[in-house]
Amino acid sequence: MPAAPATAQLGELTSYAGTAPSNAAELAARHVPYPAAMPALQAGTVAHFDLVLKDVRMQIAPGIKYSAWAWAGGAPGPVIHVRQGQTVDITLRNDGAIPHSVDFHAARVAPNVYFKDVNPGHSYHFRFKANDPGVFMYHCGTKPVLMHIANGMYGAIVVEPRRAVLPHADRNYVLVASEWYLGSDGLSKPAQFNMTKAHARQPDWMTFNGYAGQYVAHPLTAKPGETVRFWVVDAGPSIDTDFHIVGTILNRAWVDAGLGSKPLANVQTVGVPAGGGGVFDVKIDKPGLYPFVSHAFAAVDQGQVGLLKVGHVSGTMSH
Ligand SMILES: [Cu+2]
Repeated sequence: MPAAPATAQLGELTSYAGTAPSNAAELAARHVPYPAAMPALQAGTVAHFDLVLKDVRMQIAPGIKYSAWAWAGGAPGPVIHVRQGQTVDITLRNDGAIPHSVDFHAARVAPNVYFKDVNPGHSYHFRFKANDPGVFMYHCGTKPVLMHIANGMYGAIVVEPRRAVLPHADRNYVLVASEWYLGSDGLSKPAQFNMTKAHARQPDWMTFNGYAGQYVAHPLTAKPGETVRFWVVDAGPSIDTDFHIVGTILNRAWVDAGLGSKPLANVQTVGVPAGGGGVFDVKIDKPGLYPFVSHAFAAVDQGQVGLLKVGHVSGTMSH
């Protein structure tokens, strides 16, 4: 029998936070985490990406099923990594049941032209030039946008600055924070989106890269003394992420991903607004397990937590 979740009898606002089947730990261990490591750049002046919108049944926490409107690989969509000045060439195919679209925060284009709805079974091709460096959100912009984002139609695009602008980083990880609002517990059958909870900003689960706590069971790694760069987008749809790494201090923080400006130095926690991004460098010398969290701590209870494993250490921890 699944453990009884902590519920509050609030009609449609009943919380399913913390729901876990008895084999949750085993399921968490078996889960294949979303790849947080930055994908390679494409050579040349044009970078091509095929995006497929799809209705998928996915797991958002150990044993918790959800009927998502997302991408062929689930949610978030693939990390789009380009170099400043490259042309981003997008082919968007809608394999879903209703119209969808894609809005890139890294683009300066007319949204009514570029971010238009694509009907089921159709494709749409467009290009824009990535002139502004940073880490940006992309998402479906079809109404109701709240529902399309909450259902999984979001992702990150990283526009890396021209060479030699940023200090060297040994590792680059991309994290997309988001919330899930459930109409049922998702144990026996997939949960569906609950608009009442979404309007109340009362999520059941909060995640990095779509699945609660996935980098606790499968930590991100670094060697002692390496500089690790986190490219963080908060997809929301509605709640900010207060990015913090337990046991250290962020050596550099480019707030709201303004990579053209000077970073903040040696800060503890940096807010990433819904629909925004931030770039954070950390250099940790001592081996250990360092949790990265949204320090708005309800988010941690709801799954927005992972571990950075520095050096050779065994075991895990919760925080
Ligand atoms: Cu959509």
